[in-house]
Amino acid sequence: MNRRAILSLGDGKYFGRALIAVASAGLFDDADLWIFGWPSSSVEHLPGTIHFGSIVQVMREFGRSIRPSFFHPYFWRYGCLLWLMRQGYEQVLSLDSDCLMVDHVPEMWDAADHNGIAACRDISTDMPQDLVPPGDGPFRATLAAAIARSGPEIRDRLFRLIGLTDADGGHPYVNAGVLALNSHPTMTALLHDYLEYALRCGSFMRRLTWPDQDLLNALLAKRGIRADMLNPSEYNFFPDLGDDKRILHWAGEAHDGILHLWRPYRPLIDQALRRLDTTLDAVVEQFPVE
Ligand SMILES: [Mn+2]
Repeated sequence: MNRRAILSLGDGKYFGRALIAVASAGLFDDADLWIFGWPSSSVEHLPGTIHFGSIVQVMREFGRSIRPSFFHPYFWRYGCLLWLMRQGYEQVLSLDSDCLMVDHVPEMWDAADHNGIAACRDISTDMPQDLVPPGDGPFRATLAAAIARSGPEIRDRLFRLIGLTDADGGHPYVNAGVLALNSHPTMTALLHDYLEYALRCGSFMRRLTWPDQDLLNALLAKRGIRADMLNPSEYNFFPDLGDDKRILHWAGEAHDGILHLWRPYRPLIDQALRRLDTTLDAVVEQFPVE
């Protein structure tokens, strides 16, 4: 049995929700849950398989001093991933804190064994108008198109910094909200790269639309790593705007994998969670949901 960890990052008020979502679905039978945040988000009274880590402390162990105000926590998720691999975790599942896990996803653990990473294509440059069908047919997002949303000059500058060409821009562009990673050497090398570039590129990165995700995709293209594609309707479902009833139904029925509740839907996480059968109410109450 491989050692497994689930990584969730705290970002203020969604910090507690990340834990609630995972714990409610009882998904960490074989995995440790790691929640990382800034030191001010400290948590006590954790049960055995749940751990809290400090992003600042992790980065310090890599010899990187960062201020909590420097970028969004998600920017440093890759340092936390590398740190977890150094702790001996071979398979890591990284989830945005606006993800709601509504069922077990056992096959996801092995999805990254071949290429080191498995993810869903990002829909940001080709939003489907209706339900997301199985497979990745409607998802045509590529690196160049996704980064060009920040403006062509920004795209060109990132390409120059990373050493990419237009041909690399044809690389499929994945969403970083749900990632399965394997700790084999190509992936740890990529995570090292990430930390190098994140600091070298500095404030320039703030000008990208999705800095952490854009940089991840740029580095995958640079190293010629093609993520194994997961089915977005199972693993990273961005609900269709205007159909919030469907979300609540799914959460209540608890028969889907992972819902990714982007900004307009985040308040619905609370409603959905009330419908899940949780045995961890007492634990959850101790988490600081602001
Ligand atoms: Mn998200």
